[in-house]
Amino acid sequence: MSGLIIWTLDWVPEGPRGFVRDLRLRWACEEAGFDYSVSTVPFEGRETNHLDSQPFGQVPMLSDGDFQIFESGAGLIHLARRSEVLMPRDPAGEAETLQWTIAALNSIEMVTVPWWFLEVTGAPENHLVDWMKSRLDHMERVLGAREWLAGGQFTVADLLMVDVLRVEKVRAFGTRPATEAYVARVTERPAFQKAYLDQMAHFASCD
Ligand SMILES: N[C@@H](CCC(=O)N[C@@H](CS)C(=O)NCC(=O)O)C(=O)O
Repeated sequence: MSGLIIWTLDWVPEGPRGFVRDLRLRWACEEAGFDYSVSTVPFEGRETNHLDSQPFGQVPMLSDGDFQIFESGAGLIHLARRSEVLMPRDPAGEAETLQWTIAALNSIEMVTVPWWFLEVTGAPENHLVDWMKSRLDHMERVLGAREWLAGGQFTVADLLMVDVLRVEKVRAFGTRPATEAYVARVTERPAFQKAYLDQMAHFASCD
């Protein structure tokens, strides 16, 4: 696969480093052994300077030859369709992978992000606590019974789920040993480590 470009910001403050979502695409490319390069859009003026590529003024985007897509989940599915390292080829394994990929985004991240936002902005009361607890408890039950979410192998669904669950505040919310072990096991993967260090080095080089 050639011509893959992962787009991110040219700089971010220290807080989000290691968590900017281009890491998801870097990680998937590393897992699959795809060649890719990284390009940037300016942090200053990001709200409007690349709306033609990302209609919400965010990153990442993924260029593949002559087209480009936004949304990290869409980028991951795009990459997964090209490598069985990221998604099994059999219809059941593929369906399961897509199901858990959407679940990571639409059942877990859709709760963790607003919960986290209320936490870090110091809202006097976080009304999302019960919702968050329930979702994390269900994930704990699932992860207590299986090694991988889909297809009996590591897939982009695990990549995405772990990228959502590895946020420190989320992990500090209650004691869930199966979830802890899962996050530790997946973030130990060399492809994650490389993607993480590359992102940290990228932003450090822009200081
Ligand atoms: N749903 C989007 C979310 C993208 C997103 O939140 N991007 C963050 C970086 S991780 C961003 O660009 N933040 C800058 C901003 O919103 O101004 C995706 O998964 O691609």
